[in-house]
Amino acid sequence: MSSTSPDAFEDQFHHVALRHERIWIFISVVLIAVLFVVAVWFVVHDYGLVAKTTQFYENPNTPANMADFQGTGVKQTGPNSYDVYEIGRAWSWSPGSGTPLTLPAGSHVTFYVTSGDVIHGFEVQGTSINLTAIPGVVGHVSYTFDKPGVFQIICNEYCGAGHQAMIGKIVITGAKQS
Ligand SMILES: [Cu+2]
Repeated sequence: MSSTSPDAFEDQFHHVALRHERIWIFISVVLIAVLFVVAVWFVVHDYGLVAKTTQFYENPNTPANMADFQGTGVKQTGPNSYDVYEIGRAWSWSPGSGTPLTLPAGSHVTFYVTSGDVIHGFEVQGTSINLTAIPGVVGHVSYTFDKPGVFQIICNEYCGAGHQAMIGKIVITGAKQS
């Protein structure tokens, strides 16, 4: 019995095993990379967890001082559409805290969100509205309020001693505007 035969077999086995291992390492690295990119894509573009920005400002105080963010912050842009300029400050939302933001059912609303001080999280419970309020950045998100109801605004980004009280209300009335 020759002693080279088992060695040759072993060499061949190792060669094939190595090739398979390389292929499977490659496949798993590609899978991880694809899943990572998809996850980041969803977080940024679909889920709205990161501010969808219209603009970054060099001075972090600029958006908070813009005319749009003063006063009621609500602008009607069409029969059933509104722009809402939402500003978070420690520890309230304007509009929404104190006096609720009141709109008719069927309203298509684009929220422009910024912060007047530190980072806050603008979340409207029971909706997909959820973005970060950042000083110097205006984020935006659109949502259609189909049915009447009361929606709670919360701050979902810890922002100091009054964070848990940083709440507001959106009231959607039954009367459809025409
Ligand atoms: Cu806050």
